[in-house]
Amino acid sequence: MAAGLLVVLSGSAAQAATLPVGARSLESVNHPGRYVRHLDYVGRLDPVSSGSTTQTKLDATFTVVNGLASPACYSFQAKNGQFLRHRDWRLRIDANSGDPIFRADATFCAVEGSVAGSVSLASYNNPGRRIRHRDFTLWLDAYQDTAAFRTDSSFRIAAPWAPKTNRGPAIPGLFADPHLTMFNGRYYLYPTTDGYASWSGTYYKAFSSTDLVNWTDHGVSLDHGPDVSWADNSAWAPAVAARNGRYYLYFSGGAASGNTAKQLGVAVADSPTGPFRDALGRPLVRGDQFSGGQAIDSMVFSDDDGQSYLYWGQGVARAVRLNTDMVSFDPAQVRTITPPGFNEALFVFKRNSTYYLMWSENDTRSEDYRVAYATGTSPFGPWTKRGVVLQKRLEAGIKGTGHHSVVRAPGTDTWYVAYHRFAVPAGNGTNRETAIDRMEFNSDGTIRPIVPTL
Ligand code: FUB
Repeated sequence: MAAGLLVVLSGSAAQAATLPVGARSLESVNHPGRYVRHLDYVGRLDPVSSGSTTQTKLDATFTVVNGLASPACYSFQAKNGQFLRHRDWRLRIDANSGDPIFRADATFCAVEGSVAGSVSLASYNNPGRRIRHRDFTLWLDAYQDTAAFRTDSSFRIAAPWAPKTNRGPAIPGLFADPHLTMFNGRYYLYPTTDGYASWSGTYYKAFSSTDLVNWTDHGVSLDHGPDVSWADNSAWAPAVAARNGRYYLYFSGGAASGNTAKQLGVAVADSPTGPFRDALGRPLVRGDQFSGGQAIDSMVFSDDDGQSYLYWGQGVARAVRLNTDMVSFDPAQVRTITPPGFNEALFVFKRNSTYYLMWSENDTRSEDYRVAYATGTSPFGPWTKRGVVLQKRLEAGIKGTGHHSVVRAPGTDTWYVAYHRFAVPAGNGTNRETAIDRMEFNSDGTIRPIVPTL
């Protein structure tokens, strides 16, 4: 992880600045009362006040999120789901195509602005240029070391003009496949970093919370680039388990060349937030090791007797006892446990002596991506399918609800489910966001239909 960003500009050094994520408005430093907004998809600096129309306020509100091209920088998502980006040196908003050029064009690195508390936004892929207003339109101009340029390119991060209309995702930005768990009385969330064409992301972040509402971003916990020799891309579906004071992150990875089949790895750390290091220097499950299905979407369930089990697979579901080192197993003992309707994203937990096997059905690009489950009497089953328990809610604009995880609030029978959905609005199967809702049981132990909420 980059500890900080130092943008060196012709003749002047700019200090990296940290932005609060979440909904914000950006006010001009030298034209107070004027804010960054989009009009007909083009960036402008326009007056906004309490008397402005709702549309103007919406157009002047952005959600500050994890940079689409780099976690050290930021992207700005408009209320319609599109992102602020530069094109032909103009600022405008566009839908995220997920390709590297778009992601870079839509990523800005914050440096200190001209007055205390203000920021200036340097382009990620043209670091010598900054967002600047000129004739009240927004441009990406080459930095000039003048007082006029510095103030034209400085903005105060203000309260959002558009009121919040729903809870929004659990964490701002594009994150999928959330693994929600608890260590030492604190909730931890490990998602896939989303927003990449073909899900080609390369790093994982860790988040933590005491209340499932306010989350701390602990930054990058594992990055395939520098940290994993055998995987370059497809940083998917992290799952973390603890044993003897150490934390094990199970993950999927693909190689840019050579063996292109996805493989599973395991990394280890002394803290739940990392940094994690590749425990083996090779895959835990090779892409060609078992015939049928893809080696992705691992998760670990630890039973009351301390025995841990590894589950994984797409197309074919597999399970095996993990050795006590948490980084090896006996390949001869691997069982196939594919339930009817299974596609991917296995999750296992236990409640009142009943084992619950859960999984996702259909393709993550489909609005019908959904969660189903079975119950059983052991970590290997036998399993009885109970049906679909979480699915789209079109009347609320919620689609593609799947790849979930489950956690119990300590000392209670209160359960929560974290899952991803198409980002609301304007998301799709590669622009997904993480949500958390309650999961409740009937008296016979079956799971009540989960109502996904905004
Ligand atoms: O996020 C990449 C892939 O999409 C995951 O591995 C699957 O479970 C699906 O959510």
